[in-house]
Amino acid sequence: MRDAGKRGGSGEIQVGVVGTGGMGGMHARILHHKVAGARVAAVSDVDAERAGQIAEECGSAAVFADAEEMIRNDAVEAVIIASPDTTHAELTLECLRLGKPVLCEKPLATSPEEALGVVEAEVELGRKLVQVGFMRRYDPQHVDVKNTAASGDIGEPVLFKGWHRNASSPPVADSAWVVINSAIHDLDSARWMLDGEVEEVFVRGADTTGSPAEGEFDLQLIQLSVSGGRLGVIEVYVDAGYGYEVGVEVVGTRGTAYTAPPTGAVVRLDRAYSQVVEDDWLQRFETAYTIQLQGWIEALKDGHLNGPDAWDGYAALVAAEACIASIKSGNPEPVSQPVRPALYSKEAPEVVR
Ligand code: ISE
Repeated sequence: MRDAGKRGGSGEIQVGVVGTGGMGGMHARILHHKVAGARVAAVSDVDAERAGQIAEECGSAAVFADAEEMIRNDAVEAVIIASPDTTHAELTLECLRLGKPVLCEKPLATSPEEALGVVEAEVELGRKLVQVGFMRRYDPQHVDVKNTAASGDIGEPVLFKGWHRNASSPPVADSAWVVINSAIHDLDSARWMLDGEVEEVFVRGADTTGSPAEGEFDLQLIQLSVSGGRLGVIEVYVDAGYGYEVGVEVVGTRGTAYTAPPTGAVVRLDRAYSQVVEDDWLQRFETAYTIQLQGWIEALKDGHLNGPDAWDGYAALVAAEACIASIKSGNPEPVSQPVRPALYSKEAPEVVR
C-alpha cells in the first residue's frame, strides 16, 4: 500500500474510491480529470492490477486491497463506494461509524432491512453523511423534465412513464436482480418526478432469452400507484440487444414533458436518418456522473448535502421488494408506507459537518 498522503492540507477533499471496475474507475477518472476541489487519495480493489492502473491514472493514488482498511485510513476524508451491490450497506455503515461522508452507488443495500440499518445509524448519528448514486437526478434532460413538472406548466403531474433498456444482462440476472440493480433507478425516478411515495406495485414479466436464468423475467412491466392518486408505468428490459436507452415522461393534466434520448446528432446519410444509441450507462450518463460528483464535492465543502439520501435509497428498496413479491404472487402488492424520520424531512437542514 502506498501512503495516502497528508489529510486535507491542500484544501482539496481527499477521496477514497472503493471498487475500480467500470463504475468505480469512471468515478475516479472523473474526480481526477474533471472535478475541482477534490483529489483521488486512495483506491481499493481485490484486483490489484486494475486498482494499480486506475491509481496511476489518477495522480498516483494509494492502493489498498481491503476496502475497510482504506476507509479507516486517516488520509481518506470522504468515500465513494462502487464495489458489488452486496457490499454497499456494510461499507456505508463503516463510513458512518467513522463520521466520513459517503457517496454510495445504488442500490444502497440489497434489501430494505439492510438499508433501514443504514438509515437508523445515520439517525443515531444525527447528521446526514450518506448520498446515494441515483445519477438520473443529475442528467440535464431528466432535470428539465422534473423542473417542468414542478413548475405547474403542464398542469398537475398525474402519470410517470419510464423506459429502461440494457443491451445485455450478466449471468446473475434473475428477476430480483433486474428489480434491485436496474429498475431501482426507475422507482427512484418515479418518486422524484412525482414528488411522492409508491403505494402499490403490480409487475408482469417475460423471459425473452430463456437463458442464462430460465423462467426469470428479463423484461418487466411495473405498474405503480403513487401517493395523491397518481400512476406510474415502467418498462425495464435488460436484454434489449440494440444498445442502452433510458427515458422518462411525466404526463400532466395540461401537457407532458419527456426526455428525448439518444443524445447524439441525427445523421442523414445514404437515404437514411440515423442516430447512435449508447452502449451503456457509463456513456449515456457521463455528464450526469460528472455533475453529480462536482455537486457532491461542493456540498461537502459547504457542509450541506442536497442529493438523494439514505432515505431515498431505503424507500426505493421498499418499493423494489414489493415488485419482487408481485412477480412471485402474480398480484398487485402494497408498499408499506414508511414514516420518514425528521432527519430526512424536506425542511431539515442537510448538515454533514
Ligand atoms: C446498472 O448497474 C446501472 O446502474 C445503470 O444505471 C442501469 O441503467 C443498469 O440497468 C444497471 O444494470
